[in-house]
Amino acid sequence: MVDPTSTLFQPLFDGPIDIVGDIHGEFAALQDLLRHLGYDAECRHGRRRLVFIGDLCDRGADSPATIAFVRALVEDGRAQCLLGNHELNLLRGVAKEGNGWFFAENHDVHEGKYRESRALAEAARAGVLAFIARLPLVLERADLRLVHAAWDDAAIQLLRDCSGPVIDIYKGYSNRVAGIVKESGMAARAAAEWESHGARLRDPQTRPPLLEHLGRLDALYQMANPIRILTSGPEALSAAPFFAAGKWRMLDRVRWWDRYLDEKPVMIGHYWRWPTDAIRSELTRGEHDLFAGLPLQCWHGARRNVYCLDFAVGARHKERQRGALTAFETRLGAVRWPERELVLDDGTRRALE
Ligand SMILES: [Mn+2]
Repeated sequence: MVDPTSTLFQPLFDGPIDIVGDIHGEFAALQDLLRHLGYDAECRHGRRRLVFIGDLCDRGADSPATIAFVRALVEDGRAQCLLGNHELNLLRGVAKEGNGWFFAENHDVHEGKYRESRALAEAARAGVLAFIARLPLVLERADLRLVHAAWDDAAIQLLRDCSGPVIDIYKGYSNRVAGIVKESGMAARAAAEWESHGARLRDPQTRPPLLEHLGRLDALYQMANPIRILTSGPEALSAAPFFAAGKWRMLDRVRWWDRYLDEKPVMIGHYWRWPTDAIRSELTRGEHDLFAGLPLQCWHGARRNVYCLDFAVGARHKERQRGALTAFETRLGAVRWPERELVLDDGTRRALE
């Protein structure tokens, strides 16, 4: 069970909770969802409390407002929030596609895709970093486990013995992997591939060959770092390169839930479930769909006790760019627990099955 003194692992709230999926800066969608869940203007709803699954920020219209809102609830003891890979990127100081709202020097690049996302005021940076630096990786109680991307016993075991800030632990693992890479000669082989193909890996029109050494290097950095496993999930070398989130990728996400055999249910975010086939084919370029054919309300995995509650609201900026103002098909969702009911930001409800 959880150690209450650890910041990485914390006990999940008792009593009725509403678990909110990845918001990705879509603050208006969050407000709609909270209204449909029955929260009042002060964000109160009797004894119910909110739990956020991580990835509050990036890509969407207002990451600063989303983080400020959740932070105020957490600091008031009315919500809990997990660390997602997008928050981890901010702690690592890594400017990536969609986080220009935080890294001003990166703002409004990538063909202006994120020009509508509100930038963070300089004076608010320290507060944002202080808040996300303390977010836990795992929340658990007797009837439920929550983690942003993957429940992995080995990774959790490694982290149970760690103390100190999550970013320090992360960097410790990164440095260790860098040492292994240097000694093994992997870096030189990957560098040769980068030399010939690196410049074109952001061009969706030019399909590269499978860059095996670069892929294996990325896989090692992913799989040898338990914090990466929990926040962005296990990955393996792909059979063929595919384009996703702005670049050609050599690694596939692994459906870890097909090997999850524990009895206790797990809820995650991170992996996109598309509300309709139409919106999936419109907004992706044939990316692998880990939930193909699975209705939104369905559990998945070997024992059908893993549930992903990310309904692709992180792609809503793309809908807005092609002219949609309110008729969005991507969704933000929450699961009411223990009721086991899915509520979406358009007010629709479905019992989990
Ligand atoms: Mn994520």
